[in-house]
Amino acid sequence: MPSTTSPNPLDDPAADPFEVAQRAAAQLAEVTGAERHDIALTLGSGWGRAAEVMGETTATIPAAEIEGFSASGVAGHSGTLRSILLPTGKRALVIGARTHFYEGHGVRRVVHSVRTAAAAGATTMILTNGAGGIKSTWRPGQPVLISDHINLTAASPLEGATFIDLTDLYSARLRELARTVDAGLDEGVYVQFRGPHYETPAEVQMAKTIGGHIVGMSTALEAIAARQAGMEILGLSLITNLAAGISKEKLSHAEVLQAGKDAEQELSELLAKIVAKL
Ligand code: 8IG
Repeated sequence: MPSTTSPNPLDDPAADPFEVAQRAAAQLAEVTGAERHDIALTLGSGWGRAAEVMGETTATIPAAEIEGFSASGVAGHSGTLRSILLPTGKRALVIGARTHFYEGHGVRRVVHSVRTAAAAGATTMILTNGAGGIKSTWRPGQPVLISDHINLTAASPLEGATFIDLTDLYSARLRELARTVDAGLDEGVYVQFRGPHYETPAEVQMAKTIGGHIVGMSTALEAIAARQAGMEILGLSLITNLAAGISKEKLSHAEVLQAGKDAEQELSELLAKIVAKL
């Protein structure tokens, strides 16, 4: 079994990332005892407790034990994969091990969890994150739906002449379903920056001018890979802070984590109720 120190097969340019994902999914089935998973969720800052509330965890696996995954490098990110039996009888795969683009390991590693989830059978991909808010009506601790994205990373998980349609990338059907749980959920366009620095106020103004409402460092690349895999996508951001220059406050990672903790109970219940309707 690969350990954290063994080379990651995704770092070999000659490797086929879909084959690596197939092998990872087979490993996952073996160690979880669950032949397939129906729904996958990536839980970002503030969303972690959802795994506790949503159903019965039948297996928790350090992500680094599965091929192609690497140990998490960010404080507040847990680095595990969990198999959860939902009250509906469906199986959820909870990915608590996000690789960010800013870590510099390449896009293949960033989207490996999504491809593994698809290879494990998941047809719904729920992507959550903690992010900065641009809409002046939003407050830290507020969850919002992602309606679309603008990818400012200048990268793509697609390789070669792979022309994939991204219309309705963030499923209107799933956004409607989320609103049957909480009718007050607002939505916005997610702008993925490379990070890991937060934006300058001028960059936030640019994001706003080009149609953005949420700024973050994840999700867009993952959503593209999920669409390529044929999954239906629901995106949710926890607004942990107002984006730089939108409020007078400076941004700190500690405050971002605190806002996440404060909102966590409410968010987990929201997510559990959405998942129960899938
Ligand atoms: I949490 O203000 C969180 N993640 N790019 N900007 C960007 N990412 C973020 C922010 C933010 N807050």
